[in-house]
Amino acid sequence: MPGRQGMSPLELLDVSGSIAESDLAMQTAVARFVEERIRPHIGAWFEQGRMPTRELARELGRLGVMGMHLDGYGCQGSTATSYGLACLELEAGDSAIRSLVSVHGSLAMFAIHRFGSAEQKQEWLPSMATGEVLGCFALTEPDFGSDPGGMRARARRDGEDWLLSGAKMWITNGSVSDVAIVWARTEEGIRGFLVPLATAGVSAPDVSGKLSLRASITSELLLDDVRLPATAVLPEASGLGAALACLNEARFGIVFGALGAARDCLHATLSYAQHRTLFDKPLAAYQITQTKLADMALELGKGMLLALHVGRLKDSGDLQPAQVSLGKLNNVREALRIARECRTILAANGVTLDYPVMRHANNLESVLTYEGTSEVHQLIIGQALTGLPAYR
Ligand code: TGC
Repeated sequence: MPGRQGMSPLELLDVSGSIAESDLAMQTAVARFVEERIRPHIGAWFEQGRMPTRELARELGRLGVMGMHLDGYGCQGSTATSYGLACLELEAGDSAIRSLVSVHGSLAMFAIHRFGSAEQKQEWLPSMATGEVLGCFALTEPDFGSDPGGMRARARRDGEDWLLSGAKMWITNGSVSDVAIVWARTEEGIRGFLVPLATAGVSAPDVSGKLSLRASITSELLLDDVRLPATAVLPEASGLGAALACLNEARFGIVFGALGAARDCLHATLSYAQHRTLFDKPLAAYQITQTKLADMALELGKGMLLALHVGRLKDSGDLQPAQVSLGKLNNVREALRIARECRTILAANGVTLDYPVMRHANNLESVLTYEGTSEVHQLIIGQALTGLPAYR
């Protein structure tokens, strides 16, 4: 066992021993990017409520993480596990960074890749893979979050064109994006549309006053009789299931990502407890501190094993939505508990931006809610167990 230095929580379970070398190499590259490019600035970005999103998007494109799990069109076609580990490292920097990549790659790019025409894929995906063109995803509405099927946004045909109207909410990257995937009700059911933000009738006012994901841009998306060509509709996306299939992808990234935030909290707290003296000995030498640290390391390790299992199921093509829900529910819930518990060890110092824990805890409040609240995921799991949907 280790000497006085101690070991990191994930080393305790030797989790990396079961990960392929190529996946670990990607993880290391992303961790280095976060160390050099994100960590020195993230406190200030959080405080200012703004980060250089477009610049970061291009850098993340060069790093190879934008749509990295997709095939072709300049994407890496990496394993799901590799993508998950990248999300973990990005979220160790901040949930806003992982959200930027998730929404762009797992929601906007995935929607085009899975449901787009050959022309749409060719037009959008290569420049989205480099991060030159940025995408967002507009499903949620002010009155319809957990129940997206109730959406009021409508698209009606006008000759060959479509006319799109409605109000979408909580759009990550909204006002700084080039293109939005907008879901709207049509006479043929719910369809997905590719909407360039520069189109007349589109506006994206930013949401202000956020206490969570502060570095991230979050916008409304207002659509006022937006005229779109017939080619704007995603031809293969028909029905709410298509939008929900996109959410599966983003939820998958969160299964890993949340653990990055938790790991960062635990690392900072371990270091603090080893160096902070209380009543003449290190805080880490008290049984009550060690009990907390042990419980948190255990939950982090369990979450990591769960994430890797979910990743392997996805790589083998066997992953079911309810299994993603198990991962998202557990790992975000536990990550938030870890962040809050770490804050108690850091005491007053924990509420400042000198340490990452309150920033992560505040971010994780959003992560707990978006891409399906904990309650929605409990009901998805409940339905899988009983065969009975209990949403309504
Ligand atoms: P339901 O009748 O159950 O399903 C409708 C159709 O969808 C199919 N389906 C799925 N397909 C793929 N993946 C999934 N996970 C799926 N879940 C359901 C289903 O088989 C059905 O297909 P079909 O062919 O029979 O029509 O519809 P429901 O409305 O009763 O759904 C239930 C529920 C609650 C599970 C679903 O509505 C849900 O997941 N709600 C949560 C939505 C959510 O996560 N919203 C937050 C999104 S985050 C966001 O909008 C912001 S974008 C990110 C950002 O910018 O930060």
